[in-house]
Amino acid sequence: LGQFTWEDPLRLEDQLTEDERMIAQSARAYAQEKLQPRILNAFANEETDSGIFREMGEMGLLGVTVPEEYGGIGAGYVSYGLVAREVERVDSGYRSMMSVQSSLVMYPIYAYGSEEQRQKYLPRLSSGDFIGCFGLTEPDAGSDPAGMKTRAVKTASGYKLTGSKTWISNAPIADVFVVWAKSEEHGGKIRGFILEKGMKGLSAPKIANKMSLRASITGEIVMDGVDVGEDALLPNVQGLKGPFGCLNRARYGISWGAIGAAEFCWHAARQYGLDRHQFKRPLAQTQLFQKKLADMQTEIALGLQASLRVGRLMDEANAAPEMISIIKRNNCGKALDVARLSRDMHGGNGISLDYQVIRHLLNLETVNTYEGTHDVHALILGRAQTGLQAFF
Ligand code: TGC
Ligand code: FAD
Repeated sequence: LGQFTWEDPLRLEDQLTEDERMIAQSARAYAQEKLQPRILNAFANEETDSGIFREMGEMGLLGVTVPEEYGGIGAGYVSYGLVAREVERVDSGYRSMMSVQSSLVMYPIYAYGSEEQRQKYLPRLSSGDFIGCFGLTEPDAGSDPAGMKTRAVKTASGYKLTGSKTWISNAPIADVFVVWAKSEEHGGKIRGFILEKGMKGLSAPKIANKMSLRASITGEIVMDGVDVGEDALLPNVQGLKGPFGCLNRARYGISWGAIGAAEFCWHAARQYGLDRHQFKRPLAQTQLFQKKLADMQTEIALGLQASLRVGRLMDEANAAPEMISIIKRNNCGKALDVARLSRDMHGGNGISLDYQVIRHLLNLETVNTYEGTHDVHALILGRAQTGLQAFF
């Protein structure tokens, strides 16, 4: 008979390679030793520590899948997912900082950039000397990015960009901005541009008073006729498949990350139930409490298996975007359910930041919304199985 370990019921560990286990262990050590002690203050005070990018860079956690010649560690997508899980076990905001840098900034520069752009940006993004952000969403174009208004107009020396982006992770502290705009020169097709902090007409004001992801700064990107050279254009992609190619990677990472947050909430609920007594016995010795723990354990174990499966297919270059929609949607939704249950199982203490589950719950509201809302991924999956477009 096989062994049953409550924390790893379907033995995910056994399915990892030695290298993957080592990467996960070092990410976990960093996250627990360096990030966990800072998160309570960072969240309470809505403070983002930009030094975290350099620390993550030193640990090799930025651009995990980018080849070593550009500063990455050339590992696979399962490793990237395991890193996201460990970082988000502490806080979704820290994972957001990491995954925007890796999947939404380094990936497009690597996949769609010129050799000069790769050399110029990737090593410094990988070390965390540069902080990156990704501008797709606009005030009037969220779920429907094809409706974007940002325009790039050809000039004698390059392009002039005008428009605004909103809800952009890392933007107020970013050095490098990967921005998507409709280019008149290319028949109105969406093209990617790399902008740099300090360019005339470029600003990135902070969005204050978020009640979610408070340790991860979010801002707007305002482009008031920003002149860039030809060398700012990402030459090797056009159309929405450019930003979506990046989102595929980030959404996949989020599927692991959300489960990391859920695991924290599950473990916390179990421990709380063992420690707290009501009616002369531990809460964990009641049937309702155990049913909730069983639901958490089941959804988390299934979610991890699904992400692992898609990660293996990504490493074989055999994953379809719809598979990623399944795991992004379901894992985020289930993680939110787990966080809400855990908050409830902590009783009144559950609303205190000191017990941490309310922080995860608040964060997961964003994680369920960004990178395609829960419902938008349902529509992607509905379209894929009926052939019928239900977005409009
Ligand atoms: P649609 O007609 O479906 O497609 C347009 C073109 O794009 C291609 N495509 C994809 N390519 C690669 N991967 C995918 N997943 C792709 N999905 C679509 C498609 O083949 C087509 O190519 P072509 O060559 O024929 O032109 O586009 P649509 O306008 O109908 O889109 C519908 C919809 C809803 C699926 C899409 O717009 C969508 O996914 N909306 C959600 C928007 C979203 O996810 N925004 C995320 C912003 S970034 C962010 O939130 C970062 S937060 C990160 C953090 O802080 O951690
Ligand atoms: P809307 O698209 O207006 O959706 C509102 C509601 O309507 C949702 O429930 C949605 O599911 C529903 N809905 C929309 N269309 C349909 C439909 N056709 N049928 C049925 N229901 C529909 N974006 C970036 O580009 N870069 C970033 O770094 C980034 N970081 C973010 C960080 C944070 C903290 C947050 C909150 C957002 C971030 N975003 C970022 C933006 C994020 O991707 C969008 O918020 C998300 O895609 C949803 O868009 P929206 O907010 O405009 O909502």
